[in-house]
Amino acid sequence: MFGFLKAKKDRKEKTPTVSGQDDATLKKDDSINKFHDKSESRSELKADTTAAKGDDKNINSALSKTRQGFFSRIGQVFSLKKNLDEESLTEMEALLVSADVGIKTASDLINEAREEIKKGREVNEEIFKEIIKKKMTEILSQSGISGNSLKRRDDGPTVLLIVGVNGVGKTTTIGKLAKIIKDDGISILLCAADTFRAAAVEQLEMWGQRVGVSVVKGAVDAKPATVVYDAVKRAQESETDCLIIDTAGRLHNKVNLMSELEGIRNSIKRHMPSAPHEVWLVIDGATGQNALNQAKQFNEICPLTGIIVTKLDGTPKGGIIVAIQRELNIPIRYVGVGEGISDLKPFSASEFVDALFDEDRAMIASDLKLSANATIRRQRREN
Ligand SMILES: Nc1nc2c(ncn2[C@@H]2O[C@H](COP(=O)(O)OP(=O)(O)OP(=O)(O)O)[C@@H](O)[C@H]2O)c(=O)[nH]1
Ligand SMILES: [Mg+2]
Repeated sequence: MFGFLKAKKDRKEKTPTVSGQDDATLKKDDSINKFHDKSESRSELKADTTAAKGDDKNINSALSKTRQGFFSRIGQVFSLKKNLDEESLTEMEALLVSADVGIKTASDLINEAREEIKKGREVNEEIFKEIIKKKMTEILSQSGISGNSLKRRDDGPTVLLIVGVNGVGKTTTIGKLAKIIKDDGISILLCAADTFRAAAVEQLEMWGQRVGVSVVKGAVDAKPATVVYDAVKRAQESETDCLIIDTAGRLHNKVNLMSELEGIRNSIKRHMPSAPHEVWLVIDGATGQNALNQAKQFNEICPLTGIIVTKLDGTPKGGIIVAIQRELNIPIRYVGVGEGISDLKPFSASEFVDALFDEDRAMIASDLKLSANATIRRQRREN
């Protein structure tokens, strides 16, 4: 992982680090999450239930709701008819739309099955799943970039700008990402360019302490562009391999957001004309189709080179990943599967699709949730 930066692995890390906390301590440290909300009472409530949660999550467990929401229902449609026909194809299409894969993607997927039927093939459950899996994997692999295949820089640090609307998980993701990168032996510096509220800076600083990496921050009321300028300078001077910049998400007004991001980009370029090398958008998987609009808007403001989808755990809308890839062709780099420090996983198309169709888990869900509607409909047909 991050082999692109490993040439510098042996270099002594020059940025000061904050250490002394092992992972066991970190898991118990919930206080970071209180910085997300301005409301103290809300944040204290959140603090009880956050970062300490299990570190053993993976994409498979994170997708359980999506799997139950749609994919286990495939079996119910086939419980009425052994092979697909035009009527059940329409039903499947509606199910796909309900899993948030998007209307265009749903119709693409269904058309694949329709073509097979036109060729005279009988499309039973097994064949249908194979068709959908193959097509989905194709869509999810279309960018040709998987996981974290960043380009190595010879002219200084790899500068990674993290953008996204309020509350999607930017700062948390940066903390988790910093741990992955640091664990790979790559020197890293964080930059708190969300100067919109003081707590945002503190939140990033706490992540810096947890992971043991330095955070560049500005004076009170410093402009993000100024903080970023200092951070790039420091990353260059200290020969740090990778600089990750946290930005504000609360600027809902598109004009403000655009001018802030432009200011940040210009500021980075003054030091390093080739940077930022990566601009990754963080989106909350639970927001469904709205996430697609966010991706489109941000992509207009500053061309995105990657997307991180957070909060896949606990949402039935995991299909949004397919919609984003199909409509924007921006590679999904990582997925967030929980609030813990290890709950960020490199995205893999095949792993994602396999997890969606995990037979064993889907069967359990299907057995448990055997829809009363499907049973009633079957009885009606029989009568
Ligand atoms: N369940 C779950 N929660 C997550 C995930 N990623 C982030 N969160 C939670 O989402 C909340 C918001 O996270 P932040 O990192 O503060 O979000 P942000 O985008 O930086 O927010 P702003 O700075 O206000 O724009 C926190 O409570 C996080 O713990 C994830 O993958 N799964
Ligand atoms: Mg933040």
